[in-house]
Amino acid sequence: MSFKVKGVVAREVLDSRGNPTVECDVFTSSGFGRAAVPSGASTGKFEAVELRDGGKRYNGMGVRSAVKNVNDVIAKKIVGRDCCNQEEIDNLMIEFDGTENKSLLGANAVLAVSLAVARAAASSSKKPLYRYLTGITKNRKLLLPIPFSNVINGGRHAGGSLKLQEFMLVPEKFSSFAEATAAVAETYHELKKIIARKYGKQSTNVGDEGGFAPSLKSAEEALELLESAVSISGYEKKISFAIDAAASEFYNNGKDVYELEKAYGSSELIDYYLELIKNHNIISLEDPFHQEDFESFAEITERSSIQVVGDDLLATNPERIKTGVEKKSCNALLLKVNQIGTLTEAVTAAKIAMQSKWNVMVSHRSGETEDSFIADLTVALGCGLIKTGATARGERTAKYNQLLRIEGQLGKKAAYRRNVM
Ligand code: 2PG
Ligand code: MG
Repeated sequence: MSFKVKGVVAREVLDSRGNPTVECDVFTSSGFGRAAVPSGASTGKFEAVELRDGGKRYNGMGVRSAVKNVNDVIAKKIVGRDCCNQEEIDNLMIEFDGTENKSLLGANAVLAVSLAVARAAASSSKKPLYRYLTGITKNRKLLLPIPFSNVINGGRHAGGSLKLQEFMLVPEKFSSFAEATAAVAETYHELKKIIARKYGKQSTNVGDEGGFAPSLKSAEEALELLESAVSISGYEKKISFAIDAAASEFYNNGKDVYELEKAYGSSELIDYYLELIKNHNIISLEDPFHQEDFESFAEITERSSIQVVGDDLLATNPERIKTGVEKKSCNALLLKVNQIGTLTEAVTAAKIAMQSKWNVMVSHRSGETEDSFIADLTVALGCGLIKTGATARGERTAKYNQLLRIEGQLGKKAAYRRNVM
């Protein structure tokens, strides 16, 4: 099938932190697609560059420049092209941009168009997005994912003293996404009551990703709260825990130490994590070290039997993933479409990881929109893992709710992943 792009229009809209971001509409004669771009707070240095307001790093160019780039430059290149040829359109933008990190057009300009083109193609072909995307992912087995539900927010997502960024509930061994989601939502509410009793009601305010952000000093304190919550909700055998340390954020480059409650060198930090894993039901650890330390990642992957996820380390970048595979740094890729900037490249990144027998977990950003594209993408990749915040706040529930809809539509044919490893 083939549908010509008739129009491309971008605008500035707001993300969940109240920052401006890019939204794009793509029209064909028989369909329409819209997509909006998310934005990180713990942004890695190897990510594609979004044109963003307020940062010197962006030479004073902002979201409005990205919008202008879509309307004045990209639109002219895309109109008349077949929106079902995703690769051709993405490659056109990559070539025109010509930089390593999409800093000319802006990764936010390019991604908005890339995702909106896919949506327009799905709509023109009268297919649900997840089904249309299987033509791009070349995967036949639709799979509903295990949601990694971030219920305690620390680091840059909360602004308190807890240094590790995310403490997640992982509902394994459920028979459907709906059941798993209900279990984490129930546990989230138990956690809220526990936090209110222990730290006062004002401590149940939430951070950027919908998780609670009480004033905690250590990872142990956070994990004990999760343990109490699953024990009260009755899911201690079926819900395990995951951490995203986002260690680049507390790494002191000058001193080569990690500044937690005390300063840790990388080998002390490995021991610290191994002790945490021994004492708590942790099955996944993301970004335990800073974004250039492939070696320490490899050491913890070898010495633990859990999922070790590369986010800032790999930046959804095919070249960095290949290095990670070679050095055995991880056994899972965190896939963020805006880290690389086009759908085609994100799918390539996922394929490289999958061919190396790694897990792939699709992820939101801490600054999100109501766009639920990643929910459909996860199902179409068949990777079975998604990280999309707590079961609260509209921009997070948008993804959970879309997955609930997809599961409902697939009915008896819906398959759900049961185990992380
Ligand atoms: C992460 C993400 C999403 P941010 O580190 O994994 O949870 O955070 O979008 O701020 O980079
Ligand atoms: Mg991360």
